[in-house]
Amino acid sequence: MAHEEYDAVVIGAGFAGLYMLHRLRGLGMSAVVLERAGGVGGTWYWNRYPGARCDSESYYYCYSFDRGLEQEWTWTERYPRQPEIRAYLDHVADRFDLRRDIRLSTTVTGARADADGRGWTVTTDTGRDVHCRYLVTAVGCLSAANVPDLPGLADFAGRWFHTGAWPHDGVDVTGRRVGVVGTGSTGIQAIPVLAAQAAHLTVLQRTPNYSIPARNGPLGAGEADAYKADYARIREVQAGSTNGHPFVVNPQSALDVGDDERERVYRAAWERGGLRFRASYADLLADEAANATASDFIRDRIREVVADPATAEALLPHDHGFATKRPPIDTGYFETYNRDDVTLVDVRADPVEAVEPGGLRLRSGARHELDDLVFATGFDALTGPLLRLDPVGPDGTALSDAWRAGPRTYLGLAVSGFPNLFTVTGPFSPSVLTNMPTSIEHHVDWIAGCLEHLRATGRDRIEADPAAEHEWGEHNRAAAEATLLPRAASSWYLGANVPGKPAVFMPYAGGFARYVATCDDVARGGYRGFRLSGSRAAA
Ligand code: N01
Repeated sequence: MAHEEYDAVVIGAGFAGLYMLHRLRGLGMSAVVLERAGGVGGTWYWNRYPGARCDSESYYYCYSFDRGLEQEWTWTERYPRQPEIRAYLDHVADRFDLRRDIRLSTTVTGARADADGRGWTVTTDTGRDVHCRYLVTAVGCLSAANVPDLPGLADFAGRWFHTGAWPHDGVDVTGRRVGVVGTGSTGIQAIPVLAAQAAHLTVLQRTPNYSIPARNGPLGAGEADAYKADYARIREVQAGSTNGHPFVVNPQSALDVGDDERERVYRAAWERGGLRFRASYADLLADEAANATASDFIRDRIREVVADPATAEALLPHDHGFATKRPPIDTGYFETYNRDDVTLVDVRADPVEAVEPGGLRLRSGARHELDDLVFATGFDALTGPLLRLDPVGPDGTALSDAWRAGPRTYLGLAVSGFPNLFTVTGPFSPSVLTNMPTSIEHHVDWIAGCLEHLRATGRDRIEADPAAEHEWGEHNRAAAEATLLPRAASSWYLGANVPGKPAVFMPYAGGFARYVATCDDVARGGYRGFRLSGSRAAA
């Protein structure tokens, strides 16, 4: 059967896929988006767990590419809830008339490059396969759920859920004994909400976490208008930043100020709430002693909030410094442990041995009776979504073979041996260390610029050069090692949460603005580090 033919196929209809389609249309290219879900939204389609909301503030966790869109959409809370972000992305899909080129409920089952590397055949579970010149993965960094392989799970008599595949009708836990595994950003958002409804909540904690109060609240009309009026400046600050957030990091060292002054700065950041706490001092992620000042401050706050000293002690993170793992922000997380109907269990000291029909059995023999089990156990991050697609290059090499020892990419945008494939926010790009829409827009714009260049110069094949890719990998390693980030041994940035995953620090830690400058430079240099060729090339 003849395949439908497109200039480009995009996999995924979240923030990245929607904007990629819009840009491809703008280039006059034919394109289709293939999406596994029954709606647009990507991560915000799937993550419907109780308490799900964004940790970036609403006024900048959104697209910046269209001034009209910026002005007409009004966020209602400081941190948007999952349904509000989904509504926003639905609005974007309608406003830019994107839906007619998005195929929902379509799972990609394979992607194979043509023998000459000038195209891709993409197969789907609907049987409607497509062929394209360029393949763009917009599959997100955190879309492959990580469910622990616990013996006995299949025999559990209650219900179990992963937060990243939460039932669309919601889950009523009223009167039920609920266990939550995991205390990352997701668990920390979900635990207070589940505790308020369940008869009893048992939190199974492997690694205690730092968390900063979110200080969420409604966004008044005046505030929303003030942000709208200030977008030109806000976007400029984001573009020049390390993390794509619109805050300027205090350039001082935490060690160059007196104890009282430092305490005052941390107190103010704690009261203001949110991820901006990280911007308190320039060296929090560069110097262990500086980092310890923030870590100590947060541990003191946990001790203050949690009434029972033994529970407080068990909640104190000691194995990593603040923000060396992605720091959560919360609404009443530590306060939740003051409830009589919440129990904290340290599964580092006493791991889960098995799931039994009535609950969990720990190594010590202790049992926890449960009706529902919630896995807030995170994702096979960054590489997982791409390896799940497992594209096959022109010489028959699968990505899973090429990446056996860990990922390698050029700029996080392309992989040698896989021509005409672009990976939005792929491994070794700033991605999860940044405000995601900011990184996504940058990647999509860069890819669009590259496709325009290929067309203008009569090229139809582009492939990362292995030497440039190797150099970029080394630069990534050095950039990560210049920070404290790789020292957090249990970090998903390193793949440590997935048994058997190669320990490679995956996001680019050199900073967003520096990364953008590198990508601009590569493009200006005629796409240095890429091999460009074309059946129609002029020269
Ligand atoms: O996942 P995580 P997440 N037995 O991997 C534990 C983004 N996000 O879904 O640390 C027992 O951080 C694991 O323990 P350990 C954000 O970037 C964004 O919470 O590996 N425990 C950890 O406590 C975030 O960082 C928003 O020792 C097990 C937890 O499960 C990322 O998503 C909101 C276990 C997993 O934490 C991932 O967050 C929420 C096992 N076998 C999330 N396996 C926004 O606001 C894992 N754990 C945008």
